[in-house]
Amino acid sequence: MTTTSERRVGHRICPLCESTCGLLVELDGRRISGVAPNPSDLMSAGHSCAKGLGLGRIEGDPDRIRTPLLRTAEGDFREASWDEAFAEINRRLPEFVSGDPGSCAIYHGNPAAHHLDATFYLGELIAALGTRNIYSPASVDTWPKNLAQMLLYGTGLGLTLPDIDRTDYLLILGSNPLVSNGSTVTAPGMEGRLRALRERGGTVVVVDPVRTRTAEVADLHVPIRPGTDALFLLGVLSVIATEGLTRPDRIPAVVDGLEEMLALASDYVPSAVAQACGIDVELITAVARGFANASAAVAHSRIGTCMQEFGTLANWLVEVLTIVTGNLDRPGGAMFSLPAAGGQNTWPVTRPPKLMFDRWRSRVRDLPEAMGELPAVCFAEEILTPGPGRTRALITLAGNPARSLPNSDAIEKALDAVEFMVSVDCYLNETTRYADVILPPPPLVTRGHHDVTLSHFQIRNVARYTPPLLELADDELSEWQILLRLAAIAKGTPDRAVEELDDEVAAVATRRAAKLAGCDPEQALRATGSRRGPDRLLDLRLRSGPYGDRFDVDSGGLTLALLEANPNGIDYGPLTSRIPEVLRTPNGRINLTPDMITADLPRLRESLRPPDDGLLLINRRQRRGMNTWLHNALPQPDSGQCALLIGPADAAQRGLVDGDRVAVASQVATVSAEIRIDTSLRPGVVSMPHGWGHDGRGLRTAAAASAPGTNYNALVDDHTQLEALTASPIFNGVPVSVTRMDEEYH
Ligand SMILES: Nc1nc2c(c(=O)[nH]1)N[C@H]1C(S)=C(S)[C@@H](COP(=O)(O)OP(=O)(O)OC[C@H]3O[C@@H](n4cnc5c(=O)[nH]c(N)nc54)[C@H](O)[C@@H]3O)O[C@H]1N2
Ligand SMILES: Nc1nc2c(c(=O)[nH]1)N[C@H]1C(S)=C(S)[C@@H](COP(=O)(O)OP(=O)(O)OC[C@H]3O[C@@H](n4cnc5c(=O)[nH]c(N)nc54)[C@H](O)[C@@H]3O)O[C@H]1N2
Ligand code: SF4
Ligand SMILES: [Mo]
Repeated sequence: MTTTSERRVGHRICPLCESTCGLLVELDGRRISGVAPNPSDLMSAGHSCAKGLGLGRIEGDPDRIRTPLLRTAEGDFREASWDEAFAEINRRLPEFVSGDPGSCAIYHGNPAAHHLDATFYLGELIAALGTRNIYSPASVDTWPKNLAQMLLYGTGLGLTLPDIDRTDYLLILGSNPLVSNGSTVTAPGMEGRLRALRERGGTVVVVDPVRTRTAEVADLHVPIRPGTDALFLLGVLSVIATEGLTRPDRIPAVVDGLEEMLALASDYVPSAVAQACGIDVELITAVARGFANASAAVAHSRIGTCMQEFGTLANWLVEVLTIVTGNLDRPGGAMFSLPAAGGQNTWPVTRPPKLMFDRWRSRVRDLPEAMGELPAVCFAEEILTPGPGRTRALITLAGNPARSLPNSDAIEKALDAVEFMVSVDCYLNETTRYADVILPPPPLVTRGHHDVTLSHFQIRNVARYTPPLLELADDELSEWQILLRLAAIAKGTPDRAVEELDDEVAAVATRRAAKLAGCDPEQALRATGSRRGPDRLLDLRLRSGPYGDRFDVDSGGLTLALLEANPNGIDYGPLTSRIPEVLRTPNGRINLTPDMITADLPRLRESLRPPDDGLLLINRRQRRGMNTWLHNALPQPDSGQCALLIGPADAAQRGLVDGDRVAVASQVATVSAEIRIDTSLRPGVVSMPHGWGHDGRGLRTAAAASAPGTNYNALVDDHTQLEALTASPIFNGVPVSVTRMDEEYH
């Protein structure tokens, strides 16, 4: 591949968000000189956004780390060679592996879910460290949804998807895809899809405390009080139960507990829940009838329903609503994808499946594991609480817990207290400033891209791969190489060649793939030829996956080579019915009323009281942002982007006017913000964006630090206010007081 200064254009799937848009990237030498949407991409068909089109600026950001950094005796950082950096890690890390097993934790952040390196090689590092102290944003993001679906369908990842392109009624709860571009659903160009849905006579309903951009384009907006989705859904289900609107003829035969479920819901008639939800009885009834009477209907829930007090209940009821109205596993309803590289919902069950929840618990607070990780609210206390088993060392990969986890103050204290810390990251930011060694990822365009995880969320079965556009330069290491070298150090074999380690990983993957494909491992190994690294592992997964060639057995079957020859993707068509084969529950059936979930209903019932008149803080996303990390490369155009939005009545009640500077106080901290009066919020609700607060010493993010913004997560409690089943923090619906700053000082 050429790396000279000639210009050329290549395909690249955008790695920034779950839309996975196909882009055309122009390179001038090693520099990204232009980015355009790819109109021929079979998933995104020309959709993109300012972030994807800004990849050149993101990659070219002068503040981006390109050379390993080592902490100096003075507490600053200096550039170092890779050998020096690994030598330092080898000097310090082994103590926390063999000397004090399990005392090194890992935090892997959002971008790690968007590349093959971490997908395939992070497990090697985790195994080498022998630690159960593993954290990621999943526990602040999706766990309530994962758990609800795990209990209903058997896997936490093979989630149901809203078949948006074929539905007649789409009920969106707690998501604003016109800004976020969607989550746990990969459907690029959501605005166009919603428009098409309405143009074919369908209905879009948005349940959100804010009349968001998505609510603006909907037929109906339900301005719910934060945290009351479970009550609202029970109200809807009670109407369906009493009016006999279920569709037993369309409910799969494997569904158990319909009568019990309807009896449970009957207790929550609309008039009983309306006041707590802050919405009219008529609206609840209208949604129930509209949903149940549509020829195809589906509910889709996301972050607003997860980061709240009753997250698992809400996400369970979303599925129940879809199931009892006869919309599970049918076109236009909730369906399962068939991901090209396979996964939890395609691999055969070889033994009674075990629930990937609560298999072990955290040391300090005895909180349950989910899908191999501990709740992120344990992160700080596991470091700060003395005693055997304390976390003493930390590796972060593509994450910024200092700004993305709750109670930032505790998180930063913990990062400061860690005895040794390595960060694999491209910025010196609020988290990595505490590291002893920072290892930079290589340029994005040196990576091949296929979304192993996100293809579980695609609303159409399309397989895509975009190859690396550049080879690694001499002074660059890929993240999979970094991960394998860290694993080698952790295993006490720092000098082993990465190639040899990679062959070992591939040998295990080959045996597994051969078994899946029903062929000889030798044949599988031969078929992958000279491929190495993530590409080889991907080829193994694709060829043993649902469309695979089973290693030259089915000619025309899927291979990585076939995807390379089709950079716009290969279309395997719309989602198809997969029940019962997709189910991974112990008895292969769907129990509508799992005990673990229904045991939480008394807590919900207790919440059925008239709301007080305090303010609840909720979160909003911004179009140019990506959690904490794009503010440096893509500054926000609007200086008021971090403002606290407040409704006119709530502002008037507190004597506040637009532009006032206010103190926002929660039970853990007080921050200051400027207010903007905004009519899109329901009364009693204020909103701020997350990911800001680029302040404090030692940052190397000049643009972000020049407009640091307010840190939302300083306000969020990591202890008393948690979702009961998963211990997810409650980012949405934080009780706060808002007072004018000058009042405080006079
Ligand atoms: N531009 C941009 N895009 C992003 C990101 C980003 O930071 N910026 N982050 C990415 C990530 S990591 C994720 S996980 C996804 C998330 O994608 P989404 O789930 O779409 O997230 P949000 O846009 O925050 O939408 C959540 C909505 O829930 C509402 N809400 C708050 N509380 C409640 C409640 O109690 N009930 C209900 N029904 N609604 C409530 C909020 O008002 C908000 O409109 O976005 C991704 N895309
Ligand atoms: N209040 C509030 N808090 C929230 C949320 C919210 O809605 N409200 N959302 C939550 C959600 S959904 C999520 S997913 C989390 C996100 O939480 P995190 O994943 O911790 O935060 P990000 O800002 O996504 O962190 C990205 C990090 O990866 C680095 N990075 C970027 N690209 C690469 C790469 O290619 N390789 C490597 N090694 N590093 C890279 C960046 O420099 C940055 O440090 O935040 C959560 N926190
Ligand atoms: S919508 Fe998401 S995937 Fe598409 S260009 Fe924007 S950031 Fe990238
Ligand atoms: Mo997320």
